Amino acid sequence: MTDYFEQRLENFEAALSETAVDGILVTNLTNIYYLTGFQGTNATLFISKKRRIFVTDARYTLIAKDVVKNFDLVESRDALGEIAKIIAEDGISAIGFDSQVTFGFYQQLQVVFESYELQPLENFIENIRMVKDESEIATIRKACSISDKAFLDVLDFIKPGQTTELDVANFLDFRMREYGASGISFDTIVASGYRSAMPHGRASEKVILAGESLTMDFGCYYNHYVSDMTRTVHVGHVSDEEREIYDIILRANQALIEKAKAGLSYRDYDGIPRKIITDAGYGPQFSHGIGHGMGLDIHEFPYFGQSDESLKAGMVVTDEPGIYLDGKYGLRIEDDLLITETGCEVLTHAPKELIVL
Ligand SMILES: [Mn+2]
Repeated sequence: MTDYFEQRLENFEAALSETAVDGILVTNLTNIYYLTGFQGTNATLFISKKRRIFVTDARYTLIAKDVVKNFDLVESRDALGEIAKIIAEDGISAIGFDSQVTFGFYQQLQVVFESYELQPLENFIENIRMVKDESEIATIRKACSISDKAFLDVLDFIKPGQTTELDVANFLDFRMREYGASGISFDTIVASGYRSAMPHGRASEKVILAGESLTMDFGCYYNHYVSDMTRTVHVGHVSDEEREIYDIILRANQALIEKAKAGLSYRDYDGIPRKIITDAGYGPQFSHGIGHGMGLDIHEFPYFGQSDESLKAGMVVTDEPGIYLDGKYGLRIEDDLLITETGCEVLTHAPKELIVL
C-alpha cells in the first residue's frame, strides 16, 4: 500500500532542499494533517535534512503514536523549547516558518531561536498541496458525490410560496451529513429571486416564490476534504432572458471543461469562459474570478487571474461562471474539475440542463 504521508514528506523535503533554510517549523494544523494524518489540536513539526520531529502534549501522545509514522515523537507543552534543544548540535543556521503565523508567535520564535536566522516562507506547503495524490482525489470524489445526491433530493423538497431559503440550506446540510459528510465546507448559499444577484447571498428567511431563479452553492467535508458545487434552478416558470443567460453561463462552463488540461495557463483558464460571457454582452456582470483550487481548504491554491503559471495534472479546481443583474437576479453554475495530462474529469455530476421546478 502506498504510504501517501511519506510521499508528501518526500515532496516537502525536495522543496526544502531548494530553499535557503536548513529546516522548517510547521505549525498550521491543516498542513500538519496533510503531512502526518494527525487530527489533534496541538502539534508542532520540525523537518530538516537530518530530522523529522513531531511534538504534541500529553492529551495526544497515544493518538500520535498510533497515527504519526516516520517522525521522532516528543511529548512536551513547550514544543519550541524542546525542538531548540534537540537541534542545538545540528549545525543549522537558518530556520523557515510559515509567514501566516501571528505576530505574538513570531516574537516567541525570536526569543527561542535567537541564535538562528529566521526566514518567513510564503505558502511553502500550500504550493505542494496544489497537486493532489490518488488518496486525496478519491476522497474529494466522494465528497462531490455526497453533494450530488443532496442536490437531487432537494429538488423535490422545494415548494414555491412555502419553502424559505433557510429551509433549503438546512435540508442540504442535513442531507449531506446523512450521506456521510462530517460537516459543511462553508455556509451554504441559497439565494432566490432578487437576492440571487448577490453572488454570495447567505440563506435568509425569504420565501422562494414562483417565477424566481434559485442559486444553491454548497459543499461538504468528507474525511477532511471538501466539495464545492453551484446549481441554479428556476421555480414555476423561466423567462426568455433567464433562459438566454443560463445558456451563456452553461456554454462558458462547458467550454472550460473542454479546454482545461495540464499546461493551460491560469490566464486562459479564466479567459476562455470569460470571453464567451463578454462576447454575449455580459462581461461586467461576471464580477468574480472563474474559480479556485480546493482540497483540505475550500479556497486554496491555485487562484486564477493574469498569471503565466499553468495548470498541473492532479490539481482540483472549480469552474464557476456567473452573471448577476443587479436588482433582478443572478445565475451561476459551478463544477469541480480534476486536471489531467490530457484534459479534465468533472467530479460533480448533478444535472446542469435548465431545470424548472
Ligand atoms: Mn467555489
